[in-house]
Amino acid sequence: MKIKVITSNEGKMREYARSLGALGYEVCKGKVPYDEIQADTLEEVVSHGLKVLSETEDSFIIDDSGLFIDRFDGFPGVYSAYALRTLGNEGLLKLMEGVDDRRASFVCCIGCKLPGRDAFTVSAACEGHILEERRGSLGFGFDPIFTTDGERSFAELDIDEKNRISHRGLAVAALVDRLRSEEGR
Ligand code: ITT
Repeated sequence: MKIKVITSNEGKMREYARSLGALGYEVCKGKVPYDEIQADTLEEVVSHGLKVLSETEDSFIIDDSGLFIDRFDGFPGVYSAYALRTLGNEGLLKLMEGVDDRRASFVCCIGCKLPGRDAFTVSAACEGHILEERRGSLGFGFDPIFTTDGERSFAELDIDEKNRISHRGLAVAALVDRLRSEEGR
């Protein structure tokens, strides 16, 4: 089956190509510009995207993700893209200076629309914490400052290692479970 991933983010695209590709899906990139709404949850953003894009596309997935820092009640969360653009990783590390509670989670919500089927969303989270300094040069976005094991940042993991434990990797597993269970019906 062919899956079109509509995203402007090359890092996400590489991860989808790898995880879905390994499961036998043919992955291609779609770049249909659409206005993402600002909402309180990733699910709301994705549901709106599904609605808007379904008007012109009949088969695609979209992904809205965010980094939720416990000490800041989930900020940047749904504002993650803006926070990365304005503060960057260095700015976030500065905000975290002297903060002992460094717990954070990455969350990924995938919206999926396939021909002749109702659109749906699946979400997954990955718990970890914010490092004291940037580490690694792989990955993208907040990867250099996020760790799950307290040792290596996501930017020190190769794509397969990251996909095995990450919010996106887990959300893809949930997506594929759902697709397969629907196919078996
Ligand atoms: P889309 O076109 O798919 O919306 P985007 O880059 O705007 O791409 P999001 O709004 O979903 O994506 O992501 C919010 C921010 O969180 C953005 O700056 C990403 O780079 C970052 N981010 C998302 N997933 C990440 C991951 O797995 N590792 C590191 N940073 C991530």
